[in-house]
Amino acid sequence: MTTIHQQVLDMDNRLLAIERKYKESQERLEDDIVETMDPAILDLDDRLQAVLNTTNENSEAAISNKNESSRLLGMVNAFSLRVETVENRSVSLAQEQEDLRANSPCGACRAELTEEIINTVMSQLVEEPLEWPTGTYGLPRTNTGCPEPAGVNWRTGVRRHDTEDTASSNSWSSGLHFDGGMWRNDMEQKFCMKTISSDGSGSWPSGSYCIFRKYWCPSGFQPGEIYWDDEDSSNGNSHSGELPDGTYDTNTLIKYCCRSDGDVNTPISLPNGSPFYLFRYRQGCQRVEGMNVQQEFFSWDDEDSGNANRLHGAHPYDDGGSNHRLHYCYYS
Ligand SMILES: [Ca+2]
Ligand SMILES: [Ca+2]
Ligand SMILES: [Ca+2]
Ligand SMILES: [Ca+2]
Repeated sequence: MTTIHQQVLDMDNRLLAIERKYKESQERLEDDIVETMDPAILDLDDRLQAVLNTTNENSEAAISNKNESSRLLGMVNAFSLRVETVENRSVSLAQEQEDLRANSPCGACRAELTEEIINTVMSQLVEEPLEWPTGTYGLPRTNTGCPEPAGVNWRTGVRRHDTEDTASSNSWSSGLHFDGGMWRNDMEQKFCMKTISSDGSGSWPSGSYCIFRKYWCPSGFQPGEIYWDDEDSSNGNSHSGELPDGTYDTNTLIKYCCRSDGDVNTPISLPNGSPFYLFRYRQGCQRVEGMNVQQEFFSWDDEDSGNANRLHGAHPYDDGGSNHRLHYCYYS
């Protein structure tokens, strides 16, 4: 019995030893697994994390790209819609125009109307500009030269008067617009003469004013003249260029054309693109459309000794007494 019991105990011990060994080997195996596998797993884990990170980064980029793409796509779509709208509107407008043309009560006379409008506009465009009246005549020259041509080729001339030498007293209004030639004992009249009758257009308008005569007076004017008894002593009169009708020796006779068949205050139409002079006739200065007018004068001190000044017919207003004082209407 002891033996059996002993045998059982032995077996039991051997089993316990085997069990212990198994446990030991089991532990060793686990240690081995940890030792060998952990680094690999950790490595894998790192790599996975890296892959995940990369993936996340790529995803962000992808999302960003996708957002940008969506935005651009939205813009493209909106633009396309606008293009389409404009195209539709254009088509619809063309249709409206077509309908208007077709349904216009004046559809048939459309061409006629267009032509009429064009003719009206053209006639306004080609309306004759105002020109100096036809005929031959002259005007005093201003310090800006002759009047604007307005259909006329002005010819110029000068008459120098040797006025009284003793106590010389020529005088003139301040701001006189003569083209020079003003001294106390001499003076120059300067002329702008129209010598080709057919130049210009129309005739002189009714009113109250005078001009220089050249060959004859234009229709509507009466003729007249003024005679200057210039200096008797060593007379230095001279002349040049185109002159009004008259006599130009040691004394001066100039012929005029005057009219008084209209109100001075009713403006008359004359080319008003540049300054010019007319002579005052009787009541004052004639008004001219589009021009300011200013009355000026020049007073000659004519020969003192046995003065032979004279006036005749229709001549510019003269209030110089024993001398001559003429009144110039300056338009600007
Ligand atoms: Ca003199
Ligand atoms: Ca004289
Ligand atoms: Ca005198
Ligand atoms: Ca004298």
